[in-house]
Amino acid sequence: MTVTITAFERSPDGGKGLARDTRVRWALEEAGIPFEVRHVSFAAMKEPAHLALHPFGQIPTYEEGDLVLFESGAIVFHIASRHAGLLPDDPSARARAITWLFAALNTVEPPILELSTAKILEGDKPWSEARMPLVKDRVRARLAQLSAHLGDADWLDGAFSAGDLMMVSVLLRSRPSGILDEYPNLSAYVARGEARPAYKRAYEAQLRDAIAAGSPG
Ligand SMILES: N[C@@H](CCC(=O)N[C@@H](CS)C(=O)NCC(=O)O)C(=O)O
Repeated sequence: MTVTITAFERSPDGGKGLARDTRVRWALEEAGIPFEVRHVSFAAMKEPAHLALHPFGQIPTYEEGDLVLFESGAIVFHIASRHAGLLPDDPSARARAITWLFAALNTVEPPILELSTAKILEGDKPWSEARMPLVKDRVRARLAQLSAHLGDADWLDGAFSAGDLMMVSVLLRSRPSGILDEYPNLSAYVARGEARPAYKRAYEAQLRDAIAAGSPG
């Protein structure tokens, strides 16, 4: 059955792989599932046809026959649940990997997202400069905790899992701020994720799309 996902027609990051379709592409590549990508403009995302797939008018979405999903976490979980390689077979290890998937999205991504919002959408506000150290320290607080947990392990809980895929994807969004580099073990962890052949395929495909669309780089 053909799998189709949606991605930005012109990614605002110019192909740096930070848009959330990249994590879905990565999961599909890890699972060895062929897929097609439908590119949508910002305007089209708010039109009824796309809103029928995604009630919040965003990307990514996932279509597989009659099944339509949105939310990158739900999509990655769906892929990981049905294909070997992204979740352990042992029930307890599986539950822990899923916990890390949720932790990436619910605990680590919010302060990182807040920093992007503060810079991109609020950077011109008179109070922005005064608030920035506070927002950055919230990111540091989370990364310090994650760094302490990871220690010198390769992955968060044994073998690479969907939890690592999501955590690496989320941490990548903190790299432009320079904060990720303050935690050498997290930088190395992200580099291990980026070195996976499936990640490279996903990254290169979204970059090719961005270049073809003439996205701002
Ligand atoms: N929680 C959602 C967030 C989706 C999201 O914010 N998508 C962004 C791209 S990475 C988007 O579509 N932004 C355009 C918009 O919100 O209008 C997920 O993980 O899928």
